[in-house]
Amino acid sequence: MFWNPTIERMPKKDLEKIQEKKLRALVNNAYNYSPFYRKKFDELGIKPENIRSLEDVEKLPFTRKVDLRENYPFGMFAVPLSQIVRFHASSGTTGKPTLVGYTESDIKVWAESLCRGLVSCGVTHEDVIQIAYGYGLFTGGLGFHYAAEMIGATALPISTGNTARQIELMRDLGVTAIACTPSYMLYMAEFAEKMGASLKDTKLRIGIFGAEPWSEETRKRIEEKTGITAYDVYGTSELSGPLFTECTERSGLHIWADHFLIEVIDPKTGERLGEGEKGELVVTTLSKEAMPLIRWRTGDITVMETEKCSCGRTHPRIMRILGRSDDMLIIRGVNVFPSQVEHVLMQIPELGEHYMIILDRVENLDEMTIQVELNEKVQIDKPAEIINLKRRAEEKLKSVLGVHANVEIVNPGTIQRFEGKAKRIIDKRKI
Ligand code: DLL
Repeated sequence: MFWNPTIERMPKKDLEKIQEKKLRALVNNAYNYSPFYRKKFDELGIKPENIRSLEDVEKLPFTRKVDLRENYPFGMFAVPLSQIVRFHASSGTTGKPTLVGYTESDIKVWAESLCRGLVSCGVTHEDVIQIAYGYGLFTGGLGFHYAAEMIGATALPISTGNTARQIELMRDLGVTAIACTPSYMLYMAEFAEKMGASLKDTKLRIGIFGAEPWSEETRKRIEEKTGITAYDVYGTSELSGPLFTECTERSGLHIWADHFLIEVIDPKTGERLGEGEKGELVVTTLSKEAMPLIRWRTGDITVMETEKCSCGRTHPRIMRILGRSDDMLIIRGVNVFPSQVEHVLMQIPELGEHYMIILDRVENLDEMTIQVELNEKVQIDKPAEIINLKRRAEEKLKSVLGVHANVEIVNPGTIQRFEGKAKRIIDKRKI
C-alpha cells in the first residue's frame, strides 16, 4: 500500500532532479533570508551559485545543535514570525532544549511524510490509532495525530500516562494500532499482565515505536507479549518530529528524498562515508520553510542503503539507529553503545527487559554496573543459580563490549519505569 504512489516509486533519477532543484532554492533562500547561514557561507567563501549539483552539498557547512542553542529563540528562522503557525521544543536528548518553528506548509510536509510511513506499515483509514506519545512541546503526539487524521484513521489522542486507562480504552474502543516509545509498550504489556489481562486479547495489530533507541530483541519481546507487528519510527524535532518508518519489509526506514537529502559521515572527520558504512546521519531539509537546516548533524549512528526496497519504494533507507555519536560511553577507553548492552541482556531469556547502566569511577578506574531484573516468568531463587546467571551475563557482556561490567540481578518490578523516553544511564563519573 502507498500513500503517494507516484512519488514513493519515482525512479531515482527523477527524484535526484527534484532534490537538485530544491537544493539550489534552499541555498538561495538560506543565503538571502537567514543571517545565520549568510554569515556561515561568507566565512567559507561560498556563494549560492557555487552549489549546482547534489555532489556540491559536501562544500556546505554542517549545522549543529550548538548553532540552535546559540541562536535561540528565533535566530535560525528564515521567515517572519507572522508565518510561523506552531512551535515545538526538543526533549533535549543532549544539552538544552531547542526551539523549532513551523509554517503551515512545514506542518503539511511533516504530516505527509509520516502518512507515507504509516501507510507503508499497513495502517489504513479503518484503523483506530492510540497515540501514546506525549502531546505538547514534544513532537510525538501531534506529529502522529496530524498524520493519522490525514489518512482518515481514527486518532485516540491519549498522550502518555495513566496506563490502566490506556488499556481500558484500547479494549473498549477496539484500538488496532498504537504509537508510543518501545519501553512504554513493554510497560503497558507488563501492566496488563498484572491486571490479569493480556494485550494479545485485544484488536491491536500494529505498533509504531521510536523516539528512543531499541533493538531487534526488544522488537521480538514486544511482539511475543502483545501479538502485534512492531515497526520502527525515527525523526527528530529539528527535522520536524516523527517522520520516517519501516515498511512491511522491515529492512530499514524510508527517508523521503523529495523532502530530505541524507548523507552518512564519519563523526570525527566529517568525511562522507559510503553505502553500508556505519556513521552519523546528516540531513539537509529540502522543503522546510521556517527553519531550513543545511547538513544537520543528527548525532545518530546508522547505515545508509540506496538500493530500491522490495516494497517498490525507491527512496533511500537508513538501518535501525545504533546509538548516538555523542552518547557513546567510553569505559576504560572502550567505546560502548548502550544499545549493545541491551542487545546482550535481551539474549538471555532469564533476564527481564528493564535495566539500568550505572557508571562510576573507583580509584581512578571506570566501573560499569548493570542492574537488570529477573524475568518474572522464570523461577530462580537459589543463590547459586543467581550467581551462575550473573556470571553468564558478565561473560557475555565482556565478550561483546570488550570491557567488564558488574551485573546485579534484581527482583522484577524494582527498576524505575518510564512513560516517555527511558533513562537507562546513570553516569556518576566526574571527569
Ligand atoms: O524523539 C521525535 C520522535 C517522536 C521520533 C516520536 C519518533 C517517534 P527528539 O525528542 O528531538 O524527537 O529526539 C530525537 O531521539 O536524534 C534519536 O537520538 C532519538 N530517536 C528518535 N527515534 C529513534 C529511533 C523525537 N527509532 C532523538 N531509534 C534522535 C533510536 C531514536 N533513536
